[in-house]
Amino acid sequence: MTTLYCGPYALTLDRPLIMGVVNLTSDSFSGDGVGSDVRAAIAHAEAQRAAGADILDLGAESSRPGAPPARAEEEIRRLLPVLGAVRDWGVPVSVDTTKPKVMRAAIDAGAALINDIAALRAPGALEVVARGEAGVCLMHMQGEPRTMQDAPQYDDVVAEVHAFLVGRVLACVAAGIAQSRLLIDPGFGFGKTLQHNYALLRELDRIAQIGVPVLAGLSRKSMLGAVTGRENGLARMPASVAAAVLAVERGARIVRVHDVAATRDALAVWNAMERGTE
Ligand code: HH2
Repeated sequence: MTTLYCGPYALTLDRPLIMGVVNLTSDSFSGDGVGSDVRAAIAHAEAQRAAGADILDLGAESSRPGAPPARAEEEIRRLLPVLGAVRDWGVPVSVDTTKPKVMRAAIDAGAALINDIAALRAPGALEVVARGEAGVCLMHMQGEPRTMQDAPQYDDVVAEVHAFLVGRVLACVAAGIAQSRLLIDPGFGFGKTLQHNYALLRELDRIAQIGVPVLAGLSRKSMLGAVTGRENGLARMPASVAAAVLAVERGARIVRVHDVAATRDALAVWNAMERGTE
């Protein structure tokens, strides 16, 4: 049995868990950002929870290709009121950020998990997370959001993502972050072509063999639009649900999704097949 330790929580990962996205941005690629409307953000978080999210992921900086970086103060200003409202709902709250200053403010305000698309590579990030008890998701990204889709290049995408993630796990452990606090994520859509993304999905089990639980974020992404012809984020929901099930089938333990209720139903079928109905 695998357990993820994050803040006061010990999450059992013997069934796949759902991380529900709550975007506090106005320029999210998926089209569900609520901007700086705190009440709308809390209502969205409540809906994600009611639909069955096991973790809530709050993000105040868009990482869509070409997005400009947000200032740390602006991210903190957007995050704290929502974090304060949801932190005691009995569900771990994750904060999606790359900035050590935001990480520290989020952990102090009760975030159980830091979800970092830059895998704690910013100077000082390892130290901030090592000091507390929060869990951390280490994601692979080639380049940075502003330019990452310009010309992604790999000799062997799966081997390179694998090596990067192993390196970041070792860096965390060396900095004093226990391996039981870590998640790894191949970073679908982050500095990858369509072929790279599908190679990673096909061979996700190789990433899972690293021995650290895998989180997969495929929800509404352009790799799904490209093969279905669906341009609009919401219209990619059926493809997103299929992708979540395929990722779980290939070893993902947590899926990061916008459409929690539909994903939950699909994973209930997967669970029944895998584990029986008793
Ligand atoms: N994808 C996005 C953001 N954060 N974190 C992890 N660990 N894995 C992902 O695949 C991932 C992520 C992009 O999705 P979204 O938050 O909907 O869009 P935006 O960054 O434009 O707000």
